[in-house]
Amino acid sequence: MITLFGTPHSLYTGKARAYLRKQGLAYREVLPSDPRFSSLILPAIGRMMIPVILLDDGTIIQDTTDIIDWGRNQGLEAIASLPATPVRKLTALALDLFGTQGLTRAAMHYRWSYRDQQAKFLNHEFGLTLRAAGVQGEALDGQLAKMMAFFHGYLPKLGVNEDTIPAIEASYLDLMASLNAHFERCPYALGSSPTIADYGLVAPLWAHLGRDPVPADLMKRQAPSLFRWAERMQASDPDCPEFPEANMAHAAASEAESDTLPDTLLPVLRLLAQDILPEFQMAVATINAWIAQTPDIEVGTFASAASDGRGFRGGMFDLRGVQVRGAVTGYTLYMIQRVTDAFDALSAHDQALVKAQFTACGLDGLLSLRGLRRVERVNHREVWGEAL
Ligand SMILES: N[C@@H](CCC(=O)N[C@@H](CS)C(=O)NCC(=O)O)C(=O)O
Repeated sequence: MITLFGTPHSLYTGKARAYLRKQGLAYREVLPSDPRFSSLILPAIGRMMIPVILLDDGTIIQDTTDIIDWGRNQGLEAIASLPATPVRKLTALALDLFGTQGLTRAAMHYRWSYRDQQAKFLNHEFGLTLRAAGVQGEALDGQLAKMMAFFHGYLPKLGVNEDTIPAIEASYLDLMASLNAHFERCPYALGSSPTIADYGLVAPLWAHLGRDPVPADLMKRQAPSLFRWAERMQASDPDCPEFPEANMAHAAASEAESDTLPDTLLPVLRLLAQDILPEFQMAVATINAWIAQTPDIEVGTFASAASDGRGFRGGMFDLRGVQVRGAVTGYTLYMIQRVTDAFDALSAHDQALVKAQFTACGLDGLLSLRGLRRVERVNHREVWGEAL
């Protein structure tokens, strides 16, 4: 039995939960008010962070990417989360990166900029853990206000303001439309079965964008097939009644054989390359400039300019002609590294195949992003590895 510490409205909990469900792994979700969170989890991970899983033997795994790696490495997967063939594998890793690191701005914007229109729902969700811990009355109001102010406070760090909101929304509306066209034709991101591409994308597209009243309403009205996919990702069965079984079997066979992507995914990749890749390029340039100016960075210390491990001073990038501030963390480089490590491990022949596909979508710039130092995860934190 796996215990999942998380909350229904948490972006990253949604990624871990979808994975555990699709793999048919027995788990029980509990709120962080569960006494084991403060007695066992917090001392081990050293900061307030969800989701975390606890195994019966006492093993603690924090971070959705580590949770999925654990399931795969333990041979627990009913449905392979990482495709074996080069183009599909690299695309899955890239979509995991784009989902978990690239769409958080839109997710946070639609939650917090529309806070007043969905206040009752957000107060309810953010109050779940506090109420379960027995906090009541004025204490509840005070702690709730503090917690919500903390997350609302991410908006300026993510460059969400009056000047940038039109570009952020235009980009998201286009992405919704292209994802909708894709999910009209395919049940999952890469075709017939869920992969890390789906787990990464569902993080922002469920807890915030698929579930908070304002963006969920927008998604249902404008992109019903995208909503169906987000809902499908909550099911432990394939949940594909609209896709005839015979066609699905055919699709699965041809995917395994041909290492191709569904045609409908290409416009999605082009949009991500156009609107989000520049932010990753800015993040790597920011981190590299910091590394170049910082002598004697010790292996094993927090991959962060701030001593609390929270990241680097954000930089600006261009989104549809508007300058937007992007937050920069070591974790982003860690997720980019997963793409470039997988690329570097391919044969020259396979690299050429991936490069051709990524170039066709404007995504080839992702393959050449390299930090001057590696970022590793040790003891539940992102720390500096060796210099390259
Ligand atoms: N990289 C982590 C991120 C987890 C994360 O950021 N969780 C959020 C809630 S969805 C959190 O606990 N944030 C606390 C904070 O930012 O201080 C993962 O993939 O699990």
